Amino acid sequence: MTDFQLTRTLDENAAETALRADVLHGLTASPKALPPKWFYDARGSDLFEEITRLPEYYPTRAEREILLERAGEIASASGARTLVELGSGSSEKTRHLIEAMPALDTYVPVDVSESALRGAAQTLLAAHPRLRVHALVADFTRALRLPESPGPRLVVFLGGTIGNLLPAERAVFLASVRAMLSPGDALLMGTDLVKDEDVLVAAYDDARGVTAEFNKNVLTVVNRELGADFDPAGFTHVARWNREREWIEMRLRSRSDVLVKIRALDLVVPFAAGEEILTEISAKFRQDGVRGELAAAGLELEQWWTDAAGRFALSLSVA
Ligand code: AVJ
Repeated sequence: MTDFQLTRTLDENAAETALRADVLHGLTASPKALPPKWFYDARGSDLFEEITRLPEYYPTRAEREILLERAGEIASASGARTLVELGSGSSEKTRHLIEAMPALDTYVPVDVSESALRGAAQTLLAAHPRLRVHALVADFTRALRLPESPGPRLVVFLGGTIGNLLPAERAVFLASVRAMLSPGDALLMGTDLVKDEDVLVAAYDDARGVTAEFNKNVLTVVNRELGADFDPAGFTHVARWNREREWIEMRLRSRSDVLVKIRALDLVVPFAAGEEILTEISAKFRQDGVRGELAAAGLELEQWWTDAAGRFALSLSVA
């Protein structure tokens, strides 16, 4: 009855190899840095889900508001028969879109987490037994080979995750998305918008400390996967607004002078008291900036929708 396929483009060891390289490179660099993709083990994914329900963290609710309001317009503007979702996670928000797309034949969720893909597909197929689901276990920042499926295609990239990439990385990413599109296909992308510093900082430094725990979870991941001996309690969570670059920076600041051993890398990393690791940037956007970055990748902005409070935007662009 149901049509489910899963393709792995990451071999079992790819994640471990990538983590080793990122930790070796990032913790021997100055200033120290770790890429945000390592937040999302099972515990980190649960903490992120908890963040999306915090009163201070508005982006998820703002984006859902736009999707609910505009699902019909998005569906008819794209006429899509295939929906590709990059970084699909639980596919929770996408359900509204799928329900508004009567012509939809195939859903292609793309995520690094096979368990998230299987869980999301099971839920979706229970509600839409005639939908074909072809899941891809892949890193969406790499060039993707999409499965054969009927056009037109709508590629969606939600949550404002594009903001985790540096401008040069965004240019490469958008060009690779452009390369997946044929004439008549479209990209729907979520971007968080520049706003009051207080609102932004609170969203990344909530009163209950869930974001602090999420940030420190990356140390637990490195401890478990690479045999390191980070003491997460020895670091404090820092969220600051970089006014010049218009992005939020999350950092972990060492409370004291400490030597951290990373057994799998045969490495000892010294920290001075007050020294920080940059763990995430989350860029905030303006319409002109989004239009310009899309144009540089060969994509034309066609629609721009925000929530009623103007906090978050969904853009629809075409090749
Ligand atoms: C999932 C990448 C969109 O940048 O807002 C939430 C991750 N980090 N709180 C974001 C995150 C801290 C989130 N994205």
